[in-house]
Amino acid sequence: MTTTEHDLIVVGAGFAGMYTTIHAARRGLDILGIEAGDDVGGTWYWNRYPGARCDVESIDYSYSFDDELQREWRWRERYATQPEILEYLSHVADRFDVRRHYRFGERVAGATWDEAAHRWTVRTQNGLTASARWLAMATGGLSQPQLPDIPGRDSFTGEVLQTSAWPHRQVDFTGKRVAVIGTGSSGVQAIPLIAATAAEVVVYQRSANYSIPAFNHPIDDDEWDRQQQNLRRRRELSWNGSAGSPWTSHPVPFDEATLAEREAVFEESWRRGGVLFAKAFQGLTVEPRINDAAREFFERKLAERVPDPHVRAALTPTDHPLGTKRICTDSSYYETFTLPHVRLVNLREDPLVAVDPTGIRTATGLREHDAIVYATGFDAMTGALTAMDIRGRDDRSLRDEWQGFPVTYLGIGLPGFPNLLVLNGPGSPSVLSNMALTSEQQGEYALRLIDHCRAEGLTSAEARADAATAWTEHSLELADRTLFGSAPSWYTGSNIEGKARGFLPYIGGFRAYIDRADQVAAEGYRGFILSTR
Ligand code: N01
Repeated sequence: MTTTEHDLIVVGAGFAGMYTTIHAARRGLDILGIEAGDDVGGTWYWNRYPGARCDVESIDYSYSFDDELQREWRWRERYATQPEILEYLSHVADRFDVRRHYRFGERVAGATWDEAAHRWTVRTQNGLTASARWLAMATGGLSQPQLPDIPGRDSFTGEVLQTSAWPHRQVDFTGKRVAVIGTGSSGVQAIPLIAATAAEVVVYQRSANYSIPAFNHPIDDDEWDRQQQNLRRRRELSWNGSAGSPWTSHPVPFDEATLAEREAVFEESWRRGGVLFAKAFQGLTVEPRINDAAREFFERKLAERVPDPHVRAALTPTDHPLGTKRICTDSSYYETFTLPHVRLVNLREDPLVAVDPTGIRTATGLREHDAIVYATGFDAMTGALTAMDIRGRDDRSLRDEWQGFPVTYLGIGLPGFPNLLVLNGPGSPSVLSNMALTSEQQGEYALRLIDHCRAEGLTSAEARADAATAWTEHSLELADRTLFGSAPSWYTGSNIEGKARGFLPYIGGFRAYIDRADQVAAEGYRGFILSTR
């Protein structure tokens, strides 16, 4: 098979890949997009499980780069469902003619840097090969599914489903006895919908998570008009905020607020819905006393939602401060456990032993099921890249290097891997922020670096090892000042056996990150080695 030659290869057709492709094309670059799915959408292409929706408000979780696009796309609900977001991304792809650049159904197997040519050669599992000066990895932070290695897992004879690789057909649970393993955001969203039709649902929970109602609702015309009138301001706040959304914490510090004021602020933040609760007071995920107050408030709400004290105790998180694992955003999750056909198995008390041909065996015995749904998460932030065989200068293997903690410069540049630009990589705000906007920022940053090199006749940009080490240490130090490190979570790699531990995303805030990255650019890409072949 012949190797095609391009200026830029973009891997992935989610928010970041599409942004990068649209804007690279506008610059006149010859681009090849490679995407494992059969169409655009990234996360929203794969995660088609019932109940999947975004936990960032639709009006914010959309591209900001084109005014007409913003005005013509009318979101239907406050938190968009997976089908609606996929429809939106498909609309964006049509509008900006994205698909013509992509080869779909092609999963990248590996990429090799050619030091003499200053080019990357990329190979897919199907044998497609292509070469380009620049390689942008828009492969997503939560795109490498993880299936736990449970004894007998593959012996089950019923239906096996995984939230992160859900079939494209309608899955009918009517009359079925369904097991769900995993109670992170995916499980929490799927369980109420599965329970709506299944004959029986057994939820196997290892850790209880904090879940807060979304208070989702359809957006009526009045709300839409108001949102549109405020859109410019809303975007400004989001771009200048710490997490890419317009919401900020209460202006009065927790310690200066009266008890009544604290209660009112928690209540208001609660009503904002989902993850926004963690923004109630500045320092909620830093100061244990603020976190404790938020947790007490949460537990009172939980008592209203789950009257049975035994079930409630099992559903009460005990192993991490509130907000230090991604808060789940739910619609009737806890209420589902008050239904007679839904049962919770607390794996802390009744450990999972094995999967059998007919069901799941725990310490207390076998429960039979017709289907098992795995909602068991991802090898986050690094997994998509370590699944590939990426070889940099002197045959350095990214997979081997990332056996240790990933050392990146701004999350984008990797020492030893020139011209490899990781979008939303470890060391960038990514998953802690609104990924629609971080994807624009990351794509634009990568393209400006390419612009700079092309304008100066440079053919290579590589993060310096000392700059990457300093950035990674800075990122880890910031995380150390918070309560995040005390939580076992995918943020720290602790959900994957043998994975190096450490807080993966940059926690210093979206705006602070942009300012640091822009400063690097303004100083001629300080910390990058720019060279000519
Ligand atoms: O994955 P998770 P997820 N035996 O890792 C359990 C985003 N997202 O797909 O906590 C038994 O959070 C595991 O238990 P434990 C969002 O950022 C967003 O749900 O490790 N259980 C946990 O309960 C989110 O944070 C939305 O003890 C096992 C669950 O599986 C991220 O994606 C929707 C197990 C995994 O939870 C990941 O969410 C969906 C085992 N061997 C996802 N192994 C929105 O709302 C794992 N578990 C936008």
